Amino acid sequence: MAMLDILHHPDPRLRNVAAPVEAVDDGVRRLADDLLETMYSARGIGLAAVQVGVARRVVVVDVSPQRNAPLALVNPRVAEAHEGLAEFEEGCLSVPGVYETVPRPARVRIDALDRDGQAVSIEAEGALAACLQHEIDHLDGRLFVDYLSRLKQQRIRKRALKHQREALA
Ligand code: GNR
Ligand code: NI
Repeated sequence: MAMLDILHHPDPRLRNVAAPVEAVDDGVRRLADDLLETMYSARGIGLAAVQVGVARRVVVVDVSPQRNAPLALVNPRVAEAHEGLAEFEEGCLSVPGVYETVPRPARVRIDALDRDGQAVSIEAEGALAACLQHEIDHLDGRLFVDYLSRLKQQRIRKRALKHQREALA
């Protein structure tokens, strides 16, 4: 397993739309394992391949308090979104230090392939629903800050660019 570097907003690679995985092979399983190691090390509850510069449709999540329920999904998609919205305070490892409430469908069904290439269907609500939608957004080049007001987005971008300059100096 290997720790991967997480890209930070506004890195343009975070806007790449990830390509579907054609076959769940050992390379995809290794990518999923590396994503899990990186996610746990960064204390996140999810991570998408796009965040480590790999434009393929692979995500990992673990919303369990014990951090012992890893889930790796390939080609995940929102197959059904129930009507009601829920607000959840979100953060993102690619937008460090920013926590904002985002409304999303409260209950969703996610269709995907598991690490063996088997089709799986997950009914999610609460943190899992928010996290899976957040990860699928990454695969489409979307960040949770895209849902915030223009003013908030401007502030976040300016602060991120300042941090970037300070890190390079
Ligand atoms: O660690 C994370 N926490 C989180 C909280 C609420 C909704 C989504 C998330 S995902 C985030 C990790 C991350 O950036 N995944 O892409
Ligand atoms: Ni994120």
